[in-house]
Amino acid sequence: MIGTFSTSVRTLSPLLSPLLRHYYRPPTTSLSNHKVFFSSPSKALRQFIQADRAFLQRIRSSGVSTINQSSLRYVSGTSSKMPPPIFPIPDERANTVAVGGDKNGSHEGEKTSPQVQKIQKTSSDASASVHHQMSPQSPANTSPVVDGDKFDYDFVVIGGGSGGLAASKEASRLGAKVAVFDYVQPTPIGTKWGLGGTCVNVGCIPKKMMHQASLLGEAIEDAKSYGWELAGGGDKKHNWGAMVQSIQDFIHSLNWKYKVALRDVNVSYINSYAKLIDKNHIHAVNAKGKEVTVSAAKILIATGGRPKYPEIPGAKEYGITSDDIFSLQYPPGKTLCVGASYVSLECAGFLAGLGFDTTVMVRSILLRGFDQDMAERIGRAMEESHHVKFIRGAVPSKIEEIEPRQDGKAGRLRVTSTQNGKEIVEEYNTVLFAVGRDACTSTIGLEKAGVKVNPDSGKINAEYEQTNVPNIYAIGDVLDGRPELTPVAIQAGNKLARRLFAGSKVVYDYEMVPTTVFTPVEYGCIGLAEEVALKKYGKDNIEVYHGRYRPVTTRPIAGYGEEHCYAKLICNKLDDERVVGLHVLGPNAGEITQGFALGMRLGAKKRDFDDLTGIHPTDAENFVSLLITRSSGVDLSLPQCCG
Ligand code: FAD
Ligand code: NA7
Repeated sequence: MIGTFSTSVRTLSPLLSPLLRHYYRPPTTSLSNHKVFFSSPSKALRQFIQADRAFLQRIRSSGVSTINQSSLRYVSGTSSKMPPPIFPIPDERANTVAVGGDKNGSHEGEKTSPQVQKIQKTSSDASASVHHQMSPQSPANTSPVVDGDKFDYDFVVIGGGSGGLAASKEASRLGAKVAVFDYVQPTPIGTKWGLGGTCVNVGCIPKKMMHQASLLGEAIEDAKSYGWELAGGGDKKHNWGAMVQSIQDFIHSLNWKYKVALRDVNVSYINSYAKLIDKNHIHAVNAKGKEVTVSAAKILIATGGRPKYPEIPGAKEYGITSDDIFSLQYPPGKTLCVGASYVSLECAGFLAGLGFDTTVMVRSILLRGFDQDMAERIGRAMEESHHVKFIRGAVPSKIEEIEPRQDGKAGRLRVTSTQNGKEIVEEYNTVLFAVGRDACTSTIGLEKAGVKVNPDSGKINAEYEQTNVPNIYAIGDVLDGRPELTPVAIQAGNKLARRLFAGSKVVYDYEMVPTTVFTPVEYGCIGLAEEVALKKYGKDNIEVYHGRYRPVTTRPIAGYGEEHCYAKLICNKLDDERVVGLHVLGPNAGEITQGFALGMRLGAKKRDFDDLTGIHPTDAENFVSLLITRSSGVDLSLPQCCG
């Protein structure tokens, strides 16, 4: 009855209250207060289970349908009463609806797949939301039986980033014998970092902190409007070195915590670069050249991606990327950010906010893949409110060194570029390339194990995270056609581990994923871009409700960003104005979008937004009063406060 073990510890954590409180560390606040960290909601239960693997086996064979206090009592023999299932294991054929959930079986932004199903909520399924399930015949619906006798490990994960760590810990909690290989190859200028992958070391976390550092600089100006005076009447001054030190200290504390977390759940961490030598064997080498070969029943590829460099003279010698900027030992000075990706715009945004002369070189459009109306609004906001310069229709062709970078000081670089056929030459202290990322798949022996990659993208095509080789799986940024985001990698990793080692059939749903671009005026979105909705449903079937708004949460006196703050809902008229896209440009757009994402995933319609009572005064309340339609052509003026 291993299948009955399917409900994960994490899913059950609400049942195990009061053990399971969840504290969180606000990502935007004090770097100096290291006291409050994420505390795992399931720590007590995890320790309990990990303490006794034999006990875990008894749980698996006992026939209990879920793990909670009463079932643990039953398994441990302190109670003879077999507990009733709290989360019933549904009969998928009798008790499910197709993804999309509406009458026609279609759901905005979601692909209807015959193999992916949603469980209907039952009255006893009180705390379970909709889950996506695999049909029994799906190839990745593998047996959870662990083949530990034949192999060194049940599960080996290559890559200790967001996805790999999540999957490895969850698999180990569920009783598998697990190892994680993680190794960081230094950048061309020698930057390297610790355990945790891109997000923690050179991605989301330091990026958000530098974004916050730049917002705080603006807040100092704003504070003056509220009567705050700087001591001595002096101007604010930013210290790059102090900021980098604080951020790096914080990251190092996280690297340490990740190691401890792996040890806590008995995952072996091997700090070596790993390659497949066949479908069950991995060979790895550490920084000192020490080699190890291990075998595994199941293998997960979670090696993520690394920034690309353009193939132009001087790019690798003199340029840097997002892998270097967050630990740069000197203030970057006058900086050219090449590329118009979200990484480029975010870096340009915080550099400008920190006071550096910043230019973005755009080859074609801003933010390919995002709503283009919003992308242009972001560009205007960066230009007008944050003095970021844009060079459009240009690509660099050569970087030359005028003066070398030294410890504590940026160098001087001459950048030659081509703009609309004309050559332009300009001097910068730093050139940061953000021209896309390569999946780390070309040097890990995939071909030896027979794993196929898409030759165009170098990424792995893996439905339900299973590659073409049945015992080899892939998650995170190496996956072809999936959003490259940390929560996506984590969710997919957790769900995969539960399918592999606890008989779960729940798959991760990659549609309707919210995200935010942390430019100085933030941009949050979920669902379809306007141009995609128009193409998908036709111009006559789409209505756009939109409005400008005055941000009330920041700088109301200085009028921060009020000419740029904007909210829009894209609605499908064919489906009773179901909202298929939500977009917001304004302070704290990430927080706003996260909140509304739940409604969007539950299929909210325009009238649901209209019926919602706003929280006043907030920026998010603008979504409950969007009255102007794009089709009316009415000019968007700024509303007055309070009705
Ligand atoms: P990674 O986290 O990249 O981890 C892969 C790990 O595998 C790395 O440690 C790597 O060194 C290691 N590795 C690779 N090959 C081997 C090998 N052969 N042997 C051993 N180890 C190996 N996402 C968000 O959700 N929000 C954001 O705000 C956000 N901001 C970002 C900002 C920047 C600048 C960047 C670059 C990314 C950002 N992302 C953001 C994306 C996010 O960081 C990634 O989607 C996420 O880290 C992907 O996780 P992963 O597990 O696939 O890979
Ligand atoms: P993206 O989204 O792949 O964007 C790359 C950007 O760099 C894009 O603006 C490109 O312009 C530009 N680019 C690419 N090559 C060059 C050269 N040679 N010169 C100048 N500009 C160039 O990269 P990210 O790193 O932001 O994101 C990676 C993924 O993370 C992405 O898929 C998102 O889903 C999340 P273009 O538009 O092609 O003209």
